[in-house]
Amino acid sequence: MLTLHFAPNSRAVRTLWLLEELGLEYELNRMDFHPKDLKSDAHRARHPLGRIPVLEDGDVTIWESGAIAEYILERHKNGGLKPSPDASNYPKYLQWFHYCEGMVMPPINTIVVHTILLPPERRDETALGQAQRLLGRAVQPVEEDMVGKEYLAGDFTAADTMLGHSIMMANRMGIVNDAHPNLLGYIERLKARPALQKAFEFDTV
Ligand SMILES: N[C@@H](CCC(=O)N[C@@H](CS)C(=O)NCC(=O)O)C(=O)O
Repeated sequence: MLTLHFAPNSRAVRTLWLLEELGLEYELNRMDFHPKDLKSDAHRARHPLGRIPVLEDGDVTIWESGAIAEYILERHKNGGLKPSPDASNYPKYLQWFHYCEGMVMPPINTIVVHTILLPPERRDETALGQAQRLLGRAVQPVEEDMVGKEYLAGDFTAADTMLGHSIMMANRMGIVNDAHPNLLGYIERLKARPALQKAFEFDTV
């Protein structure tokens, strides 16, 4: 049985969403997004930094949302929701899948730190402004690439559970806005998916 270690308002919803899209059975260890749970000895034994998501599968424990997605696709769905390597949309799938944690999440992390996590007196307006500009530049190629497409790789794939989630976060932060009509349409399509609605029952983006 797969067990997802999860807390609301986090990247862990990506894994939940993917599990729902694939129709896999899983157990959810729903923790609070709070050090009492995430930095507990029990959770640090699963993830040395006390972060989420973490997936357990028998004697396997794996963390990093992208690695977890690949693990699920390879071990439990035989490549479902992932184009085969010789498919024309495979390079695009790979690119957008990894663009999420590589390019879009770093400025999002900085924005969260300087708007929510740090106490007001330690927030840095310069760092915040830089991250907002960086995020604005990072979402632009996604906006341009969405022309005439429903999803990042054409068909819905696991890349959408990764980068699609980040695009929704950037929208909540006001960085994806009316200047990004293709991304706004994309977000509406994602939100209409029953699997995402199910995942959101446990979460808010
Ligand atoms: N690159 C990692 C990031 C993991 C991560 O930082 N998760 C956040 C939640 S979105 C977390 O656990 N934060 C708790 C903390 O920093 O204490 C991934 O994609 O899984």
